[in-house]
Amino acid sequence: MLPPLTQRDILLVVDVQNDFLPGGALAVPDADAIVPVVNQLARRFGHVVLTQDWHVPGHSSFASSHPGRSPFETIDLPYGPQVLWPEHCVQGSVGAALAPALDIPQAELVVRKGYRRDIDSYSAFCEADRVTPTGLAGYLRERGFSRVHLAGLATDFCVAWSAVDARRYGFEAVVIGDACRAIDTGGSLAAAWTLMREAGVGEVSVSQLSP
Ligand code: VGL
Ligand code: ZN
Repeated sequence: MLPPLTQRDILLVVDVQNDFLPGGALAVPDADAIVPVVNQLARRFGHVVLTQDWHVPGHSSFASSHPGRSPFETIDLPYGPQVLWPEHCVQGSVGAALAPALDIPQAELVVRKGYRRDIDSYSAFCEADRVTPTGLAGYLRERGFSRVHLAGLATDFCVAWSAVDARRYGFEAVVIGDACRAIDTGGSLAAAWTLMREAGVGEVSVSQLSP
């Protein structure tokens, strides 16, 4: 059991968007199973923030922006290695919309990320160049939150990078494992957990969260 949830705790719901759900452009296996879990979880937190992957057409993370490249290959971009993806979460598209079954009207903020053509942003805190902040750390700090619980998609990309960055910006970070699902390409899930453990990210299951 974790210490009880307080007014210093926030739930960060990562990228529960149509394109990551079954039938979407970058469907995460079994992703629809977490939606009711996340809805229930959100009722237990005093504060909830959502993220939304939000790319321009022709984004540099799309394989289609790199002639001859295919989705799930890794290439080197100026800021480092980048996995290439099918086109997904294009601004204003149905695929980029939050899942209709996501029922968290009480969410206080939606953080959009990945909106610069040449820089991806898995993390809700900092873009993939590792220097451009999204503003989320300042927002959470100014509001007095100190512990971030994470749920959503995908465990090995946007959830993991957000959790590691939460630690980097001085927050406690706890991934609610069974409220997330992974893409798991090229060993990415195991690698993400190694990085998260090294960064001091905790893991709990929904049932371990105190009421
Ligand atoms: C994500 C790959 C590309 C995620 C976003 O939400 O984990 N993964 N864009
Ligand atoms: Zn993306």
